[in-house]
Parts: sequence; C-alpha cells; structure tokens
Amino acid sequence: MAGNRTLTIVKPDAFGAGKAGKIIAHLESGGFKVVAARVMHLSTAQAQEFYAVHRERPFYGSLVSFMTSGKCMPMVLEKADAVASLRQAIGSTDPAEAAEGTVRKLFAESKERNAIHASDSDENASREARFFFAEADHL
Ligand code: 3AN
Repeated sequence: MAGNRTLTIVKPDAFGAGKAGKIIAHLESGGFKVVAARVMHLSTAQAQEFYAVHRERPFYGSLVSFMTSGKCMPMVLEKADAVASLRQAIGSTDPAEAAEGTVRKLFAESKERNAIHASDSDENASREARFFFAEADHL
C-alpha cells in the first residue's frame, strides 16, 4: 500500500446510529475515494488484536467491549497524503476538542464512542488494511 492509502473504521456507535452514509459522504466530499469496504461485527479476539498497542492502557477493556458491541465498517481510503489528511479530517480523539467540521465534531459522542478510527502512520495503515482485507480487495 503506497502513501496515498489509509485505513478507517466507522465504529459501532456511528454505524449503529445510521451515520455511516453521512460519514462516507463527508469523507468523499473531502476528496477521499473508497477503495475497499466491508461491514462486520468484530470478535473479542479481533478487537484485542487490533488494539494490542493499547493493551496496558486503563481503557483497553472498555474499548474492546465497545468495538465488539455492534457492527462496524472498515474501509481503505485513497487520497494524496492519505494518513495525515484523514487524521486532520477526523479531528481530535475527544470530540469536545475536535475542530469544527471534523468527523468527530460532527458525529462523535465521547472520547471512547468517537465514531471513527484512522491509521496514524503509513506502516500502520498497511498493517491495518491487511488485518481487514485481502490484497486483491484494494488493487
Ligand atoms: P485515535 O483514535 O484518535 O488515534 P488513540 O489511538 O489514542 O486515538 O486511541 C484509540 C482509541 O482508544 C480511541 N479512538 C478511543 O476510542 C479510545 N480511547 C483513547 N483514549 C481514551 C480514553 N482516555 N478513554 C476512553 N477511550 C479512549
């Protein structure tokens, strides 16, 4: 995956509230192209593995419970400088601190139920895309 791809997840709070379409429309109007997408319900083992980097954090158990509480929508997105551009488009982890017009400002409820995930580096974008998709899904 080149530097023009990143991985996002519409999280269970937003997906369950029927906000996936609005979030995708918002991202598309910001220049992102959806190159792969799926709807799935993460197992506990999958959520634990995906967030393994946060294993020692106090919110890890709660985060895994939340991410397995309903369906979510992982997607590979394409845009120039995709990782940085999507991090900017989603806003701060806490929606109360997110800038106007960002996905989290518009659609998130709280620091945990924050509507959307975005990869934080090209390396993690590749790893996370492989976690959810086969290479052939996003040629
Ligand atoms: P981001 O999603 O902005 O990259 P990270 O990577 O620091 O933020 O955290 C991963 C996820 O863990 C967040 N999306 C959020 O759902 C959850 N999280 C982070 N910090 C907290 C916190 N202090 N309390 C509860 N959940 C948190």
